[in-house]
Amino acid sequence: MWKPWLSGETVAFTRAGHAHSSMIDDERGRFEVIPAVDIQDGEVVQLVQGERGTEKTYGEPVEAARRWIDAGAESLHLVDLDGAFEGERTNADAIDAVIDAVDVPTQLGGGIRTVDDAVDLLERGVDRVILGTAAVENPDTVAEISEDHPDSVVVSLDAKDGEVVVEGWTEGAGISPVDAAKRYEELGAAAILFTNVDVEGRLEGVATEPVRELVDATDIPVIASGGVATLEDVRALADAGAAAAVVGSALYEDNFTLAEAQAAVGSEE
Ligand code: AMZ
Repeated sequence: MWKPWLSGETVAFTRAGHAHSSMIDDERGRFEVIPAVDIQDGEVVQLVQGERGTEKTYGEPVEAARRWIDAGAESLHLVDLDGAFEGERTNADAIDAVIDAVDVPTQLGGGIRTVDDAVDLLERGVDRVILGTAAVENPDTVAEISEDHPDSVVVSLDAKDGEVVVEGWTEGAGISPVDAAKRYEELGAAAILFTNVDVEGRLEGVATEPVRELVDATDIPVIASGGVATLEDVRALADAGAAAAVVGSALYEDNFTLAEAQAAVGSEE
């Protein structure tokens, strides 16, 4: 079953594990390594620090999705990048094709700005919707969606220089992820996605302290993203208490395989 990190067992371990800053151990809920399929203009891309114009392209989305599933992905992280920048779902066709083609659970973000859009996607088979801008601008959206679809909203608290950023990471929201996290937990968020924009896409390593602080600030799972270059980085995010890591460039650039990453955190099948 998917959602290893959403089970009560996992959450309990996340807290306990953090308390004695544990290394991987068998009692821990499985840490998930989630490949990213970020889509811009119908193609898979990876951006550097989320900036348009920095993209490196990695082909066709359905092919990329299949490649990660064949490599052992238990779920996929899908982002409509144009959607995040433009505020509406721009790559809907490409994303629908991925959702139709894959049989693993998916989480999808980028341009989901209304309750109707979110509910429509959940009813069409997306397992979790990721809300960034809408969650910041109208936090009740999270509660409204969660009421009928519990455990299905991931709130994206991506941060630049410690400040949450929205609208494709082009605008500061004037809050820190740590200050915001508890509120979204109370509104019914299933998890917090935390992308550290300062290191995202640079393949130069992760910053664990902001992850640790966020894990301390909330009882729901934290999915960490940004900067993973090595297996050591994946391990460091697990040790910081994250429940899962989204990995993009490092997988596309073959820095390591998905199986190696899963083995590094003891989450291989
Ligand atoms: O790379 C970017 N500039 C970027 C990006 N990857 N901007 C936003 N996002 C992602 C967030 C989240 O998953 O990590 O888009 C989603 C949020 O979109 P929205 O439309 O809800 O703010």
